[in-house]
Amino acid sequence: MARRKLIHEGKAKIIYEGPEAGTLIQYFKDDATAFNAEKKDTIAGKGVLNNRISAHLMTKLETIGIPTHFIKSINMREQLVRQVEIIPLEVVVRNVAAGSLVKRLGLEEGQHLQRPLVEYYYKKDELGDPMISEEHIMTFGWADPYEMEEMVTMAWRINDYLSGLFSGIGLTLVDFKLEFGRIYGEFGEVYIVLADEISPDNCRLWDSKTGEKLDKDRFRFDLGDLVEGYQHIAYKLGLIPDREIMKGGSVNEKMLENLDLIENELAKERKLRDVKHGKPRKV
Ligand code: AIR
Repeated sequence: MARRKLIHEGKAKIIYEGPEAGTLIQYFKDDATAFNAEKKDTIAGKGVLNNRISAHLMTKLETIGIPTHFIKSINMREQLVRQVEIIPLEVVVRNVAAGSLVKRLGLEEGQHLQRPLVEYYYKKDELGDPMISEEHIMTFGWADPYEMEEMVTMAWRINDYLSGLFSGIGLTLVDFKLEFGRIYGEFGEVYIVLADEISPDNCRLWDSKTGEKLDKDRFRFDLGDLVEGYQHIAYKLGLIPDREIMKGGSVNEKMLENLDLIENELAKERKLRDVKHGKPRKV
């Protein structure tokens, strides 16, 4: 394989230079980390599942008008994405109390919130991604008010859409984390797009009936086999034909490749919205 220029290696993904200007290749690793990388492991099959799940959810979100960085799946572990300037924020949306919210406010896990809660964290590993308020974002200029409005509006829509999608397949979307990026147009206008990934690495998903945790909390708190949980989610989404497909970390590549093609058909040219004027334009 030709050597590609590595742009950035993160905890769960590697970013390589893309085939054309303005594109990147996002490679999903099997590495899992938690608690700011204090806990680490390599889990065979995780990258493949996250790549599939994220490609699927990003494609679905495009159909409801959420612009994303996703262009198309390339293979089992890689996708072609638009190059964006990552906004250094983690936008977390919560429907049910869990994780750090429970700890911070002494709530009971599983309590449904009166309304979805949107929180911001500063994306800075050295500081352990501290929680911040909109005031911090303005003071330090991490995003401007137009961009904030665009991100929060998208976060609410994504939550509504994904909550419905998961509830229809018997899963509860407890909370999730989003990252956004900027794309600059030829006149200096700014487009905000959903970036990173949407996968069980950054969503909490519980079985609606049994409450079983199917997401990365399995790894964080040793609750059970991680790949089994992720496979269950992929199976419910209709992305893998049967739950056994990845037993023991082995993958039926041909079957997954065919599924990828269907998704790529959907990934047509997309319109982006200028944050200041809201006008759809092709970029
Ligand atoms: N998250 C936050 N930082 C990294 C990730 N993956 C995600 C978690 C969870 C949500 O954001 O996976 O779905 C809230 O996390 P927490 O730890 O703040 O409760």
